[in-house]
Amino acid sequence: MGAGTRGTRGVAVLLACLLGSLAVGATSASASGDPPGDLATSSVRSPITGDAFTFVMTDRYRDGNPANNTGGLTGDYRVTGYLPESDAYFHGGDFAGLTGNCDPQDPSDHGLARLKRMGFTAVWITPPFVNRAVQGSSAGYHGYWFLDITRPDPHLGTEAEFAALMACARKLGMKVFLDVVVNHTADVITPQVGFTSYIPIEAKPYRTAAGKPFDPWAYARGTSFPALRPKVSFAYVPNVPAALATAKVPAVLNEAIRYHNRGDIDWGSCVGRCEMDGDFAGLDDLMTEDWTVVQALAQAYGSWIAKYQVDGFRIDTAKHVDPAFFSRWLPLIDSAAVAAGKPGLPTFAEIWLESPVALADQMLDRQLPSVLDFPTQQAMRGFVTGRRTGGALALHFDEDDRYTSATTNAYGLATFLGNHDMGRIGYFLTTDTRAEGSALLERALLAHDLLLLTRGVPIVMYGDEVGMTGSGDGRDRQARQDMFPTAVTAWQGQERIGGPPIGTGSSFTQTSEIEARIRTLNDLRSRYPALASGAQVTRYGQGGVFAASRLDATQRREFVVAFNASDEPASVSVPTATPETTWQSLTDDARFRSGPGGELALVLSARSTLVLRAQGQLPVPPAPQVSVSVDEDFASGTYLLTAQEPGSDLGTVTFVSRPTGSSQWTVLGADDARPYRYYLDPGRLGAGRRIQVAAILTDSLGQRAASKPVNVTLKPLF
Ligand SMILES: [Ca+2]
Ligand SMILES: [Ca+2]
Ligand SMILES: [Ca+2]
Repeated sequence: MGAGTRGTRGVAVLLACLLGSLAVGATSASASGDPPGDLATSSVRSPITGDAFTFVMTDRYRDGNPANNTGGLTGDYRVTGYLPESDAYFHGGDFAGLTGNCDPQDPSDHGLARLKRMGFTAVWITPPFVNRAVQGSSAGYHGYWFLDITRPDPHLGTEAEFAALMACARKLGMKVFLDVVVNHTADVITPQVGFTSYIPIEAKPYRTAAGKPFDPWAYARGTSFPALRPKVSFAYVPNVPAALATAKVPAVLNEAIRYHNRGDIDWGSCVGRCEMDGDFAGLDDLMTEDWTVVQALAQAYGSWIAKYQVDGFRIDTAKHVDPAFFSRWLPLIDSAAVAAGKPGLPTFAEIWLESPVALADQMLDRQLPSVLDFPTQQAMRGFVTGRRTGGALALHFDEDDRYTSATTNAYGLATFLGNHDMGRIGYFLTTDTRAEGSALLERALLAHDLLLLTRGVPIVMYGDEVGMTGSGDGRDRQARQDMFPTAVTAWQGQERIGGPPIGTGSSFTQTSEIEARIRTLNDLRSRYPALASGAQVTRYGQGGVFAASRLDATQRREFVVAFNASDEPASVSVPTATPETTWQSLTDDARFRSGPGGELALVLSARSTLVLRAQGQLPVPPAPQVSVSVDEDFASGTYLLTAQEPGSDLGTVTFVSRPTGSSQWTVLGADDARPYRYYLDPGRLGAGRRIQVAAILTDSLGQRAASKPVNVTLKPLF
């Protein structure tokens, strides 16, 4: 590093700079060089923060049209893919079943109207595209083996039936998110000779048609790509069976040169590039570096926005795509959305990583607006099963600031308790605990309380509301039960939380306390939006208890949500920002009163939740003051900016930076949850640059103060 570099660990807390209230609309820096207050911004809320999602596997939800169960194919299940007795094949659920009569007043309507009655505002459905019906000893009922992404799979219904589903969703005011796959297609290509184990690039580089070695990543940011030849360019010479030579749509995806052709990911040894270039369990791994592929995938998926007005995408296997892909593909999707009159189309991507440091890094590096929050799933599972303490959950949420950028933060993450790959929360509850009967049910209720009352965009998996668990290892196909009467014997006798095994009955007519609780929680989120999208500040995490404040910033009203996962009652004292007021429970008649310092003594019964609303508003804060310090965060190789601010008010801090010598400040991100922090990645800003950083505090009354700038010379931290 250059001579101007200095360590930042020693940059101590700087003196507070009291500026008082800055006039909104100020456009230039003050004479001292401090940032102008008009740069202050609110903490980001994505277009889906506040929504409550349910995830539906269309094939397993409801059969509205038995005529399409074989997908128009003739033959036995090995051709049609239809075998309702097996958990590996199509079962008959379809768009028509999910649409139902679209009448929320009709309690016998079990389509979208049922999900609406439960309070869900959005549905994520499995990929609806034409899949390879049968592959090996399983069928494409789940949707992740596409052949044609321009049409719906005939097993699920016609274009008209899909349009009817979308029309129903619009009528009910619900959003529909399609699951899209950009990493791979169905497994059509086989190597011409030999094995399919992964061959590293170092052993056999990619070669141009002329035989010259090259790295596709060198072309992954431009629109040109070398000409390739199947026999010359790949680790394996690809072979496309004649019967499927034109099966893929868009047609360009039939060309073998549009794939990596490097063999299967070896899950036992693969770290790094092999995860992106290898075939995911044999599925043809697309050459996503190739601009032709980027465009084809954008055009095909974008057409669903124009044609059907879909509301967003869940993006499958995003970790396995080259790192530059989304910075090229998402702008094309955005353009399609703008053209369709739906600007700002939201997406959330699957990056299966359980460390918040790693997940946040991938999300920001890949320029993804949101990801599925696997670390929170793990933290919530640990807490509600009593295997991890409230302290562990508090430490988990303490990592939330890592997701903050000028356009993203943890409030936009998609949260869930389990899924169709890892298994259901019901399975985890039955395997991780010894709870039975009402104690088990109470843990399931607690899990949904936690999911729906903490930050993020919650997704409830279909069937969890009726206490479905899982057989065998509880994962993958074992977690994809039918809502309609099932022909799978293992599912008929399977344990249900809060009720008897379903037998040959229908899950739609089963009454469930979990379903009733979800309705209550969604109702609370709708009546008190702070519970869905308000700032979340951790207040307590010890033993079996976790508590947080949620803030209604407009009304200056604080809420407290407290969860006791212990099998014993708990008495805890929780700090709040609202002293000497009554706190009313929103679910029963309980009342508590905070003391002069804001401390709130709570009594929680075993395995229960309190949702409290302060009667009084936040007190008027003193004149704002703020300072900023900079430390090196070696866990992530970033600089940690921390704003210090005395008192207990619930405000927002905007972090800003500028190149040293420039007069132009840029917003890095805003944080509305104490402690106020921003993780600055030198790689993203440009290592070796000398910059100034500063913090602007906006208190709960809207008064502003800016800190003195701090000089930092950026260097790579690892
Ligand atoms: Ca059907
Ligand atoms: Ca890939
Ligand atoms: Ca924070």
